[in-house]
Amino acid sequence: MDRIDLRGTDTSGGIDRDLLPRAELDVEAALEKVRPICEDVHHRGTEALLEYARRFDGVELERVRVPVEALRKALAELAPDVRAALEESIRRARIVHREQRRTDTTVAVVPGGTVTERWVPVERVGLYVPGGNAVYPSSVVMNVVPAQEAGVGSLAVTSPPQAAFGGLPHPTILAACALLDVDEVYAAGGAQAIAMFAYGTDECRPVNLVTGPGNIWVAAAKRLLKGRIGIDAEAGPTEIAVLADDTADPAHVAADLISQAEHDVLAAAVLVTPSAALADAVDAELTRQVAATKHQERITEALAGRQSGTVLVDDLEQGLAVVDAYAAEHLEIQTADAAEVAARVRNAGAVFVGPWAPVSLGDYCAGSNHVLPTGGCACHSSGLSVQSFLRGIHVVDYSRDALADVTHHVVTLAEAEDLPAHGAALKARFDGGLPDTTDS
Ligand code: HSO
Ligand code: ZN
Repeated sequence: MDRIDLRGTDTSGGIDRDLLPRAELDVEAALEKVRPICEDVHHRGTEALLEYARRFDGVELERVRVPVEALRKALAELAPDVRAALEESIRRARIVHREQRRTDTTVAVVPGGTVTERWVPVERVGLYVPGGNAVYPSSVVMNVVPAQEAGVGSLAVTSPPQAAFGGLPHPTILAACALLDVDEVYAAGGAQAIAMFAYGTDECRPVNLVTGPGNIWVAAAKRLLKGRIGIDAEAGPTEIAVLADDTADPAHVAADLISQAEHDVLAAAVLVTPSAALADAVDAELTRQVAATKHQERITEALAGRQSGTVLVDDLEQGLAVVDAYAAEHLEIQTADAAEVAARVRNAGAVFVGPWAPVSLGDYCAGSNHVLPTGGCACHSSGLSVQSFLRGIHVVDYSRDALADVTHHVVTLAEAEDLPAHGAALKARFDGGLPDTTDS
């Protein structure tokens, strides 16, 4: 991997993000390509989806909705060990996400004046499960479980049609849907799938919110249609950063970097360490392990890409500043006192503490969610959770006296904003004149 040597550099004023490795993803450029596709789906609905399935996925479909019998069949034919693993993944995810449910809170602001925050699930959501290099039944779990725990009433899943499976999404994806009692599934991928969710078709009612990772076309369609629909994030290629000192096992660090590089040639693997000896040892391990792994071509490309690299730092202090500036989707802390170092991290989608919590655990079976902010968005956004599927509605309830008490302040602020009708709306309620409202 490339090396960036920050040792001896004064970074006390902050780390320049441009110094750090990162993929450049031109979603803007992709917008121009997806716009006509989305418009076409808007106007021609299912006809357009069938045409894109033919053109982009090489399949001839009669309908986009996956028949319920195909879901049942996929579950019946699912290998028992895969079923058991998926069930355990679902069970652990439920344990964590159930605890994220919110309870309504009512605050008495003044006597007779309350504001309640009422948490209401989004009515209908569309969950995108990517195709691409791999099959992602685990992403079905990570999308569906928080939506269900949030109480979302209507939930649809879409995933690209696969020529190898008669135009249906991969059977393990269908089986995962069936395991989770999701019976509304579509064989659509890319921008056209997001447009289907946003505009609706004769087969699919429009949704309010779309979540889930996807490729650049999916990200561009989300950007284009945001507003008409809510979105979770514009997911980019996956990222792992490892902050490690010389107590880390280079074989484990390398294995974890490789694990995420396996997703995509654009995936990012970044090692941040004050130990040049560890960096050398990890490089040697990478060479050894990559040669022995199945997807070595794309892994090699991902590790050699400008989005990946090793950053040498003076000490863990500077290392923390680097990982905070980078704001990785996944951050592993493999140092002495890892829990203490992890507690100081400010920016990351998810943090994995110590030698026994590799990112792959979080990808499948930690109970945490694996749909996480990429591209540095972890400095302002969170991964998918129950909260992603809820809206907090403020319910304002004031008595006559409580309103009367504050009317002069509202009128004053309305006048200050040159919006006198705002003030008049309150005064109209006290036609007989304002009660005495001298307060502090
Ligand atoms: N690491 C990916 C999720 C995933 N890994 C699914 C394996 N399957 C993004 O968090
Ligand atoms: Zn992964």
